[in-house]
Amino acid sequence: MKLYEFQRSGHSHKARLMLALLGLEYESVALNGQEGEHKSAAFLSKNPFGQVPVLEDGDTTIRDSQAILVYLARQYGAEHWLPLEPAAMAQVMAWLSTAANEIARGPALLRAHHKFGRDINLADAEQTTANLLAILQAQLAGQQWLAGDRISIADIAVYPYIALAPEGNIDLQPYPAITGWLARIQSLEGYTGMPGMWTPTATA
Ligand SMILES: N[C@@H](CCC(=O)N[C@@H](CS)C(=O)NCC(=O)O)C(=O)O
Repeated sequence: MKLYEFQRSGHSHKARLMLALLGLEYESVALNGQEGEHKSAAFLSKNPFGQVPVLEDGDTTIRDSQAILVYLARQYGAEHWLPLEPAAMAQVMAWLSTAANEIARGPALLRAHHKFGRDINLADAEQTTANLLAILQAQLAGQQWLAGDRISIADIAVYPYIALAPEGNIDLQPYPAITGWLARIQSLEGYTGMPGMWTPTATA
């Protein structure tokens, strides 16, 4: 398998983390975003949106981090990563949708602003993030994993940009159920992190 990615991309990290937790070998193809490699004709033929991550597995090419998680779970993972029972599957999909929506518009944008200087609607991103963190805290206060009683790709989809929240000037200390969940994921066999992620000794 080949993973086309940016080193500092949380979306790319979702795919990296899932590959690592499943113990799968792959080749990392790190694109140079500053040189616009993700907008080259060669890369646009893999993803017309010109975005990472993209996964290639033999003749199969998959764009979008959520779709990559779905593929890896069903192709290589045990049932609990993406259960087929309709209601259980829907619970997981709801969190994948949250990852593509509120997380992308909230903590991911705040990180893009504070770490990379992107111009954003700050008040909007802060409001989306505050609402999201309150919902996550409530959900995780009552259960160990986001969807059901086992880890699933719901947890992997949501994890990177919550773990990277401190780089968006977000203090996770008021959310002990969220930090407990981050620590649970970080203690999984095969776990891999990236610079800037919250750790149990972090102060913000
Ligand atoms: N919905 C996509 C979003 C991917 C995305 O926004 N990737 C960013 C890097 S984190 C990117 O490639 N940005 C370059 C661009 O949009 O031109 C996913 O989940 O994979």
